[in-house]
Amino acid sequence: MDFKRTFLVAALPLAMCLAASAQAETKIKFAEIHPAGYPTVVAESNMGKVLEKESKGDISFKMFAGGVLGSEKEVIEQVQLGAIQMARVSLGVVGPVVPEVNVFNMPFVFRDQAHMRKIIDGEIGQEILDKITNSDTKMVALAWMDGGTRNLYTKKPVRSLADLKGMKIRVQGNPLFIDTINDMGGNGIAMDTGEIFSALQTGVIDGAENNPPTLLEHNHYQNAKYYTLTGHLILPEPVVMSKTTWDKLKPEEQALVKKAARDAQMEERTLWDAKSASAEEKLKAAGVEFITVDKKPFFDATQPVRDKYGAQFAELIKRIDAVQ
Ligand code: BDP
Repeated sequence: MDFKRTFLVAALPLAMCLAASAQAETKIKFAEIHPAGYPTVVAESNMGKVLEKESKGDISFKMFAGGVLGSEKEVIEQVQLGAIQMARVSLGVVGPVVPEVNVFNMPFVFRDQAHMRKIIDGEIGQEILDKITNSDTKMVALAWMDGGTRNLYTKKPVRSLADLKGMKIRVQGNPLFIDTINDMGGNGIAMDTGEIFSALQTGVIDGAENNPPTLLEHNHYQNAKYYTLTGHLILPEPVVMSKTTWDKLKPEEQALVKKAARDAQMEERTLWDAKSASAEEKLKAAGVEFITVDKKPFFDATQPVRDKYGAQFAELIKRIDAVQ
């Protein structure tokens, strides 16, 4: 066997790959807070493969999962500067930079997950993406990922609104979320995703709120065994591109990016449903108690938040409600 030849043949695909990425006119670093295998990460990585293939190597894509490029707040700053080319972030942290998106950040604004999906797939969803794109943040918003339904998880059980009294609950850095928890009687504390695990462990916080896949994959359940199904937030998550990157793309590349992002939106949904179901099972098997509560007292308690933040969105909220 000719060793040299075998080596060359084996090394060829890698060399071609490296060459392609070195030659790519547009190099996309994609930032994700979630770990490999998470529905968003999988759908976005597949989108990246489509971009590389369809652009014939003019675009290269690399996924940076697990929050290695920083917190979502930092990532947004880097995207605005063009240092990170693409990211998926929670709409929660977009609110402070583009207040017009806060309509989706309001507690109980969607009836259920199906309602939210209808909205993000339709014209209102596009309008909110456009608010981001047309803001002065230098971000182009391309598509929505499904972030499921957020519920409370705590170290001590919350079986009624009264149980939440005084509990320190972590929220994302958005005043609207702090008000939401405070109005429920808790004590909202803003903190980055990556700090929650140790804050729960050391007792700096008594709980947090999120969907089952995050509760599981970020290991928060290890120190918070009670999951109260308040369903207070159903929060979609935009995929954004730095405007600096976007402006350098040819029109046909922009169209390709838009289409691939929208396809990822649809693919992620299927992955999300499977992951949510398996996460619930795993959490239960790990001893997490799922607590069903009457949502009405939680809804009523948060009316002041909807009054305060919702006034400017009155017309839009009517349209959201009207979507069946
Ligand atoms: C998850 C979102 C993620 C947020 C996280 C959080 O997918 O983007 O960073 O919640 O609350 O559900 O920090």
